[in-house]
Amino acid sequence: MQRLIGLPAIALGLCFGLAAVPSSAAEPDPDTAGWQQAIDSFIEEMAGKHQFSAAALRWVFAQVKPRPGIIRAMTAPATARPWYEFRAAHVNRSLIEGGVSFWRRHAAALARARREYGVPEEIVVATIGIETRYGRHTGSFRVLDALATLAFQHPPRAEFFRRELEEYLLLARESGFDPLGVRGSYAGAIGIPQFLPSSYRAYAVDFDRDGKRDLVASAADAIGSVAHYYHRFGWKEGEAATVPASVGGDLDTAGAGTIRPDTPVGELRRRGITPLAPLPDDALAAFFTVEGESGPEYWIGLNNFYVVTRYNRSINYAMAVLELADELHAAMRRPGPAPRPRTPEGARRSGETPGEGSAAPGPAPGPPRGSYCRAKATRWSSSSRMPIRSPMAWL
Ligand SMILES: [Ca+2]
Repeated sequence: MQRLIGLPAIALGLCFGLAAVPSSAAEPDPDTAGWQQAIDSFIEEMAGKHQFSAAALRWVFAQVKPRPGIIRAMTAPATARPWYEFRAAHVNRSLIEGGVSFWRRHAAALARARREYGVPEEIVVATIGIETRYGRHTGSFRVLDALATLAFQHPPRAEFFRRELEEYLLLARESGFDPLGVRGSYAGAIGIPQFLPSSYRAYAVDFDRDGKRDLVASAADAIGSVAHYYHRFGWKEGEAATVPASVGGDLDTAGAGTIRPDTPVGELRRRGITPLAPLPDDALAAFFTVEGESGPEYWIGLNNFYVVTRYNRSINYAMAVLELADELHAAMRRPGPAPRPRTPEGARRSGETPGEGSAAPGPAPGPPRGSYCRAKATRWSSSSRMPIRSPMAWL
């Protein structure tokens, strides 16, 4: 499995919560001298390493502005809210209705993505819903401004975003688009699924087969790319993602927030953590808590939970994707009018079709889906093209 290099706190999108981010007003003066020096050094490196024209890059970067509002947004991410607040913002009637509509509009692409990558429709739809409200809010920051600001004015994440800036220039060159013409989130995430440039280059697929990997305008490409991403990070079809847990009275759960499933369930049981659904002792799991309205909720995260955190490392984020997916799955199978969210307790946590080996087995109203998981890494090509918005001769 190909992993993103040096992937830290953000895997992909951070568009949600964007509305709260000021984009221009009352920004303090940036460190102008340091900014220019960093850009000059970066340009020199890009010219030597990738044979970019230094003169062309100087022209491009002369138009780039540091945006302190972006740094403020990075230091107070929307995912830092308590779970019950985050859940209310992302698992609600509006998102469910929008998801049902998106699912119906793109049913064929979603079904094909499930067949080819083994990732169920509801997981793909929920991810796109939480990232951009089904493509409606893809971000208003110029991607080049965002990436340059974080690369050159935000030391805690400078190394990561300097690499993303490099990836972005390569993506623009490969795809033939104007690097000054693309807008995205304050973290430089692009398009309907909010892929960072490195993810775009590594995981985007041309799912509508028009010769371009276009995550900005093609819902089909976005759908295929999200499914491909989860597939490449190890989504296991038919497996549960999370299971609720109970804990012994004297167990200290303070700070429990691991996401990597590297502890056998048997070991968790010995510590006093009991999964509230059948799980074999040798299954690998993580234990974490989230902040519910009436106190902590205890959860066991399995492989597919970890896979969702490869999109965004926040526990809240992954929980919201899985719960919204459950709601969408239920709503699509319910006749009648507008869907409503079920209670948290009633939500099915697996992110999969009932009866497919879920850790909480029960009656299986849905049809069996079979095994669709196949590697399709050759479906995309780095030579494919995004639409050329503003052809430039700077390459
Ligand atoms: Ca395409």
